[in-house]
Amino acid sequence: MVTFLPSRPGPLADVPSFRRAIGGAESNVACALARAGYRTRWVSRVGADGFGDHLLRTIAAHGVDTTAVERDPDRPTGIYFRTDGERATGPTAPDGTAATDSTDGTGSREGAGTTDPANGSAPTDGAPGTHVPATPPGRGAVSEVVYYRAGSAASAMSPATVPAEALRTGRVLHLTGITAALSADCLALLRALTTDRPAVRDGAAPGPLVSFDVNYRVSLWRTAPEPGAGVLLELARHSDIVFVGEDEAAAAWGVTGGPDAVRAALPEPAVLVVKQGSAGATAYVGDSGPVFAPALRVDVVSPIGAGDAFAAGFLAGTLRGLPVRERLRHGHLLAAAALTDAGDLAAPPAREAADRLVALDEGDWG
Ligand code: KDG
Repeated sequence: MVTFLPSRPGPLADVPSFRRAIGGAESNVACALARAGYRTRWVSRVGADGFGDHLLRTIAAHGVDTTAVERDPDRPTGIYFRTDGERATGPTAPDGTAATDSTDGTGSREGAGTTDPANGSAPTDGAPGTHVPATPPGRGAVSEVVYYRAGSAASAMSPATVPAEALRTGRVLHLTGITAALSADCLALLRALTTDRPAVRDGAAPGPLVSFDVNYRVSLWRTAPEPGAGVLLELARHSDIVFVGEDEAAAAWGVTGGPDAVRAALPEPAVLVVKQGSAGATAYVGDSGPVFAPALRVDVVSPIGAGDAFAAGFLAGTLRGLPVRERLRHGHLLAAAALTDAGDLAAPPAREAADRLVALDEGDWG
């Protein structure tokens, strides 16, 4: 998605100008991994419009292979605006095409007491990192998004969108629950890649590890083909590596009681990572017990994109075969970089620097 960052905090009606940038959960992960030195490909659809050109150019400039991305002559590229003020002023979409949500939360909103799943506000996704808001909540911590994506090119993705060859050659296939909420065809795509994938159905060759970030976006599920809670649980159950925020698990599935309770509700994935906002994250691998790694403490500029950065760091550690605790720490490092950047994406530390930081004693983190 193309994203627009406000020149100053406040409701959209009062923000005089915006800076164009790029976002989108899956492409964020692809860009972060590419910048960390991994070969990545982003599969999606964008419009045959200027925003589509911009997205493809920018994502390719991060080192991501975009050759499988389809251009749609009839549907526009999805966009979203960052804001910190829409929830206070109510829905902003006069034509019903936009919906607000808080995304990629790091717990900063939750910690500040501004997130209330019970009254229909969006939960954060518990992305780890630190959650010391640089500004008081709602007064500059730009952590909500307003989508203009109904009928977008990406919403017309379907099982035909992903080239079969991509499913044979990759080592990790990263998906998120956001895509599943976009349309019935998008949901069919996600099911084809998880629930119905051959390895699950008939024990055929396993193909890439399927990584799934729940990324519960309440506003998108309001218009989705099926209720989000059940779909997200189903897709997570049929994935190999799952990322979920503690707050998401509570909001979507009513699971409270900490990471162990989330694992009890989701025993199937070989790897489950439960993100605990400012505290850190807990991973479960196979039958082995929980491994916890605390988050770094940083001054949060924007939480959006931090969950994606965390996933990229964890997946990079997975591709390198690192111990679980180091995978978590690589996730935290990348999340910290994203948290301190206004956009979705931040430059990750060089691999050698990251390795040195990950090797520090626990007391030196923070
Ligand atoms: O994780 C960040 C994303 O949420 C943001 O880039 C927008 O993809 C997006 C979405 O649909 O929320």
